[in-house]
Amino acid sequence: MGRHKIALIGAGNIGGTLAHLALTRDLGDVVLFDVVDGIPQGKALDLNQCGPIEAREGALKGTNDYADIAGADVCIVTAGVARKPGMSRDDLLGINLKVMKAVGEGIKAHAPNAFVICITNPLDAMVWALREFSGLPHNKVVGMAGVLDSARFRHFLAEEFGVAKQDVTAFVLGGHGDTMVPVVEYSTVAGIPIPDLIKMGWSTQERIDAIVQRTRSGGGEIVGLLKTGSAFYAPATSGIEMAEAYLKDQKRLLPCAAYLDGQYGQDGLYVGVPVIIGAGGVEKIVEIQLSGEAKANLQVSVDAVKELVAACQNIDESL
Ligand code: TXD
Repeated sequence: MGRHKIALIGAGNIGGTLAHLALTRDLGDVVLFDVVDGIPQGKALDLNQCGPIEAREGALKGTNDYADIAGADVCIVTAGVARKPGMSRDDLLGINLKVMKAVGEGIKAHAPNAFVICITNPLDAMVWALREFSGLPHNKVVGMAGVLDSARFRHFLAEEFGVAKQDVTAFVLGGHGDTMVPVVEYSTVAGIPIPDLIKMGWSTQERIDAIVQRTRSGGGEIVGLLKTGSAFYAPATSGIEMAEAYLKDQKRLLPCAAYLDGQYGQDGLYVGVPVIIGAGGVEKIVEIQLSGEAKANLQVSVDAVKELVAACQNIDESL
């Protein structure tokens, strides 16, 4: 079998970081696409010059031509505009919907067999729109948010408990936004659920509540600090984890924005839920039992996603 091909649509902060990660992890050859002339070519030249030092062979090409993504196994989409301070994810809706149309049509024409990972915000609406515009099967189009949101939650919990980050597992469900649902009872340190750790005196309910809140506004905290854009290292690392799960048929169980047709009582919508990713794309949607509170919070989150999708449909009547 030949080398895999990974197409990165959008050569901004996340796109450039994705390219570097894909090459250092030797996932395959990479094509970096952007509408701005010079940016993908310049980043590709810079990153190719890491090659001799990093002793890796993967080829990287920067381009403004969709024809170059032909036959890609994976497309990771970060094209669009990122949040500036004071801007909500929803403000991005109109601008990025047009971008999804162009990208969806590009993928449909040149890489219809790819596994597509959407990262562009507002995530849950953009992944839905990208799927509509591309016409690809629902199990081959997925959104990245939960892996990042749960990594943020795990990072804060590991700091709180003073344990290794790899020993903390965490679940975050729902839309990628202020209504996301970090599920405390399914979050553990090496299998010990957080409510038990509170009983053991490792933390208090108040402190955990504050961590949940900080996780929910985790993106905004970074936007406020950077002032010129949004987070990109952890978002790129999260996207690569999903791409790797597909390319290596790892059957990873990851929280992703996936298309629901009946699961969790939802129909025709992309929402963050646990899924299994392997060579078949989204191979299974895992329906876990949620407590009354988590269920109610998930519904609030789902309603927010529904509103965004309806707004997309108003903007573009072809949807
Ligand atoms: O968890 C998550 N899903 C996210 C999402 C976490 C962090 C950031 N998230 C969103 O990702 C963010 O709100 C943005 O919508 C995307 C990309 O973030 P990034 O930080 O990479 O943004 P940049 O640096 O502005 O890069 C965007 C690039 C830029 O080079 C534009 O020229 C390009 O997208 N762009 C396009 N490329 C291809 N095709 C079209 N039409 C296009 N329009 C702009």
